[in-house]
Amino acid sequence: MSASNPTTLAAALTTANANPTATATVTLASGTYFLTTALPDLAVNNLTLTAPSRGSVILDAANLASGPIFNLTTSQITLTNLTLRNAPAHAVAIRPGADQGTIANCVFLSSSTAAIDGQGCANWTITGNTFNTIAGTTATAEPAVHFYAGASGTVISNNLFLNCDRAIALGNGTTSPHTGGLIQNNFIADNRTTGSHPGPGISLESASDAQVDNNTLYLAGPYANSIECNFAATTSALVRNNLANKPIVVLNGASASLVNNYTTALSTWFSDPTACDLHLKAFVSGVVDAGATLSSLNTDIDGDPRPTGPAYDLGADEYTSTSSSSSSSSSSSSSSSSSSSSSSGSSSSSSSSSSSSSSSSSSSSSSSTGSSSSSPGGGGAPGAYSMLALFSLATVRRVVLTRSSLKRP
Ligand SMILES: [Ca+2]
Repeated sequence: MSASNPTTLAAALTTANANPTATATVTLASGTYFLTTALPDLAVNNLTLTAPSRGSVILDAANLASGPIFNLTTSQITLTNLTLRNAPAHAVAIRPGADQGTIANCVFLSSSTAAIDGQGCANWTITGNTFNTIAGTTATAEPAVHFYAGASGTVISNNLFLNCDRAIALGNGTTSPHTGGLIQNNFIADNRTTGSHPGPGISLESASDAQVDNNTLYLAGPYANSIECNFAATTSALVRNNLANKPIVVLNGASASLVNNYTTALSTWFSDPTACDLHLKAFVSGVVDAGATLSSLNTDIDGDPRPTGPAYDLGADEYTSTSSSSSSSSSSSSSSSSSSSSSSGSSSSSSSSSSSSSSSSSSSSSSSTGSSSSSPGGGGAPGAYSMLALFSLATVRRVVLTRSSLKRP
């Protein structure tokens, strides 16, 4: 099936929903779809919505009174190549029992609550997407990608998050858990230093058995931490090989193993944080080839093999030198001096309790019983932000990143 405007898109979804035994693909023709009324639910298994290419189809919900752009109530739904912007609530809402779907190569632009909100759903894959300015105007926005309320097995990989208040959370507060899950190979950059309400880039809240591996986070704002493992129901978390400029912390009785993370990165190391390009510009001692080997993670954010070189790098990218030897050598000399002042490098993993330390970069594991968190990462009803002011079209930053733009020449 095909669609070329909001009316024919709604008709195609109605047709798909009426044929539950069919495997339906709806291909949207290139263009901008200005939505004024809610679309039908995506309510049939094995439905795919796609566009000819990434960036060719924009669904704009600035004039939608409420609700998500897509409300998903069934399993094995796939969304690819779509740009969803100005959602008044979630761009995509995934309801309990809607399992095993995929959202890939989409762009989510400008909303003040979670772009993808998954509750009570299992085994979703969120990969290769860009999330741009998922941010509140008067309060911290819900994480751009948020799975909770009994959700499980979520894989969030190879995405770009630019200027989002919070990028990713599994679980919500103390009473809305997530089980399992894998957060890996993501670039998370927040360049805003004023007028924003940032929280942690990645938050585990009552999330059991989650893995947070090989992400790169550069957060310019005032919030203290890059990654938080929070609340006592966060258990057995593995946080490994991440590269960040802010601490990774274990709070409020959570337990996590922090392995080979580096949390004192400098903005000057990265190619272009303002465009969410967090590739290393040059070799950095203590970062390149400084990671633990993770047998289940064999590629980086570019699809390059992991490891490249003798060992795993920290962060989402495996560094490959493509610049001239002169620039490379000058950069590496400066980077080695900066890394010597940090405490990166050890690789043992241990488990302990009662420390409230925020491990800088060496491996450690801790569980704290510290004071209750007042951070944006701590609790809060996901819907609380949904009625905040909409972004006007004039404020939309139409920065549509493509995968290719991030590849080094
Ligand atoms: Ca390497």
